[in-house]
Order: sequence, then structure tokens, then C-alpha cells
Amino acid sequence: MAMLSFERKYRTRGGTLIGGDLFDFWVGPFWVGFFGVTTIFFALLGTLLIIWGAAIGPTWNVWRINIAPPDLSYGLAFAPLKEGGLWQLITICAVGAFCSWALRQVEIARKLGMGLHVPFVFSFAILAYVTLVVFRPLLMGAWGYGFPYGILAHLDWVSNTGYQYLHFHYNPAHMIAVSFFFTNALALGLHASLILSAANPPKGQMVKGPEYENAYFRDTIGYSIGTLGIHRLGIFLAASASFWSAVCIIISGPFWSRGWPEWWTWWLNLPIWAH
Ligand code: UQ1
Repeated sequence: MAMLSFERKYRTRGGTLIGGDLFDFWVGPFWVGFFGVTTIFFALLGTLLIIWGAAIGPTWNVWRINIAPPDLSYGLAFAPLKEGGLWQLITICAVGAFCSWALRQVEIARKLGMGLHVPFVFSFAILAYVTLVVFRPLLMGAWGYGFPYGILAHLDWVSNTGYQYLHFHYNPAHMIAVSFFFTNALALGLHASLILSAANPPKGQMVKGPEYENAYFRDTIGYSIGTLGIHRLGIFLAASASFWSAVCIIISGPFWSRGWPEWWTWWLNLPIWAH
């Protein structure tokens, strides 16, 4: 890939957390780094294990391929490969690859002298996944509570798990998570449309800057959060969506095992209207 002469400035040594200069080099456009190597290792091994799981399964239909966790009777033990052991190894590879990727982001941010905001907020996505396949199964006492690796299979798992608590939309943490997902979409919709509208004036007119963006929102709603503020809000909304998703599933089972509608009896029993 072509590299502009000024880009050399950004290809300097340093910033690594581990390995010193050993993996501090580029392959084409990609910086390698120790965690680049571990990412490739885990991602490749995990993918091969998924292909193996598919090969010993009943179908090559991509929608129906399913690699299930062990039966609940295995508890927190290792299961034979064909009885959930593959799922366990794939989970280890996934966690290894995701964490390697986060640490690769840390190393690159350090190398470039930037803040750690990218790995910080990416960690919330990792948290959501690890909550589903590690933390909740640990608290429930069996790996079998993890979700299966298959396109339709994981959808069925979500549906079944939801119905197990009668009506998951009554889960208060789920309500908060969904509200954050929607608000996140609203904020990104507003931000993206605002930027594009400023960058695409009618033919012959000047591209507009932040003063115009601020004025647009002050004219509309009397308030502008500002160019830096909108990105702080974005990180907050995105991280909160993942965080409350993790909360809503970690409390389902370990801390509340009845239907979620029933949880709201505390509201019905408030002394203001209870008699
Ligand atoms: C905003 O106020 C702003 O500052 C100029 C932006 O930066 C470019 C934005 O992208 C958006 C969407 C807003 C409006 C957002 C709120 C919460 C008032």
C-alpha cells in the first residue's frame, strides 16, 4: 500500500506494553505488535474450531450451524470436545482475541501519544460478551447457561431466556439498556446529519464550521452541547448501553429467578395506594 512521505512521522518506535521492540514493526499498512500476534492466534484458532464444530455437526447451512455449550450436568467442569468442549475452547479464543484487540488499541494509542478512549469504550463491548458467556454461567454454576454459537441458535437462546422470565421488557435494567441504545441511535443520527449538512452546502456556497453547527441547535432547541461535548455524550451513551445490557442479564437468574413482571410488585405495594 502506498504511504505518503509525511506518514513516516507516525511510524516510530515505542508505546508497547510488552515485547519491547520485538514486534514493533509494520506489515504493509498494519502495525504488528505483540497483541497483533495474539489476536491473529486466537482469532485463527477460534475460527478453525468453529469450522471443526460445523464439520462434525449435522448441517453446513450457515443459518443452522450451531456449536452449543455443554449440558448443564457438566456444571463448571471441562466437557468432551464434541459435547460442549469445543464451545468452551472457542469461548477462551474469543475472550483472548477480544482482550488482545483491546490491548492492541492501548499500544497504538500510546505509540501515537493519544488518550485511551477507544480501548476504554471497547472494553464495555467485551464486558457485555463476557457477562453472557463467563460471569453469568459462573454465578449460575454451569457453562451450559452460556449462549450457543450459531446464527438461529443464539436467537432462539435469547428468545427462550427472555420467556423464562415471562416478559423480559419488564426487567428494569433491560429498560435502561434499551433506552440507551435508542438514545445512542438518536445522538448518532443527529450528529452525522449535522456534520454532513455542514459539509454539504448548496453549490457555490462555503462549507460550514462549528459556529454554524452550534447555531443550528441553538436556533432549534436553544442549546448546543458543542463539538467536543457530542462525542463525550456518544461515549457515555454507547458505554451505558453495553453496561446496562450486562446488568440486565447478570441479574436474571443469579439475583432474580421469577418473572420480571412480578418484580414490580414493590411498586404496586407502595403505601401511597396500597390499603
Ligand atoms: C450539538 O449541539 C453539537 O454541537 C455543535 C454537535 O456537534 C457537531 C452535534 O453533533 C449535535 C448532535 C448537537 C446536538 C445535541 C444535543 C444533545 C443538544
